Amino acid sequence: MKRLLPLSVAQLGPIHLADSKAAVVERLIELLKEAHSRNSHFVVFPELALTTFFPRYWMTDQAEIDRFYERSMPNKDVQPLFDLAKQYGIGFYLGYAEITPEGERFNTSIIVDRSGTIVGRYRKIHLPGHSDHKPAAPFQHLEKKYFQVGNEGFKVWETMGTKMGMCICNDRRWPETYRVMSLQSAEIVVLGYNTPSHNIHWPEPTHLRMFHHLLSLQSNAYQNALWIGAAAKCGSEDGFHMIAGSAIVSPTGEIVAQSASEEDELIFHNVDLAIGDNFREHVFNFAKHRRPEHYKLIIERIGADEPIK
Ligand code: ING
Repeated sequence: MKRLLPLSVAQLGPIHLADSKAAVVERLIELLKEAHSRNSHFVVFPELALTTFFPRYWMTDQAEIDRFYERSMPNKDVQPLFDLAKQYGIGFYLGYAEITPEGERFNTSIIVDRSGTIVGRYRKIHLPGHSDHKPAAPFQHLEKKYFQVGNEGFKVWETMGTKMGMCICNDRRWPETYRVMSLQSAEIVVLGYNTPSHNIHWPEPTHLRMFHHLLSLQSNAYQNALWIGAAAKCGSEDGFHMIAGSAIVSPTGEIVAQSASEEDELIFHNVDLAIGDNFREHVFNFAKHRRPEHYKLIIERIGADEPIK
């Protein structure tokens, strides 16, 4: 018996420093309209979807830094997106930089359901990069400077007729991310990402960025019987290039839809959530096959250490 969830992933091309938030929201709305024309029930937008990827810049002026954050969600800038999505009856995932009333700063995403209600919030846990200034590098990756580690864990929400989890960008490279959500019976994980195509740490062949991105999605979709919808913000933002590769991946591990450009682009798939059922029942039947008594090191150790005797 099919359990269908018409899913769109809305890829964003570059957002430049000079682009206004209003202009970006207009782009999100155009993608939402296209998703509506495809009869989508849910749309995945990227990580930090309202601004350029500002962690690439070393900034010290707090007022300059703070303009990249949202102090409330929704707010006047994004309200037109929320209003149209509610009118269409389309839920969505949206990534943005969050300042809390207490002044805490997170790389955050939300899930909004088809009634326009924010049903879930996630604050990025795996923050890549560094917090110090690397003036010799062609660009910075200062998520550890501009964001705190997420303090709400990896949750799963009963929404959209399924159990949906979410994460953000670098989280997708860590198997623990998906396992914690699939142990909560997630059937689909949605995420956004901003992935520089250049490695500032060593001369990594550029093609590996796309390979590792897709490998992370496909392997973890299969190993956790998950659908994954991943939305890129990509292309060259003020000369700094980020990979595209937005994709919808099946619990079989197969890519069923992938973007073909580095611009604003919508991809769509009529997701059949039931495809995960056989994998959860047989191959990855956690209750029948997992042996946590032998996995203790995964919890007890942060970094690698000596082999246990
Ligand atoms: N970006 C990158 C990502 O995880 C990165 C950072 C790239 C880390 C490649 C390691 C290897 O896709 C964000 N925003 O996490």
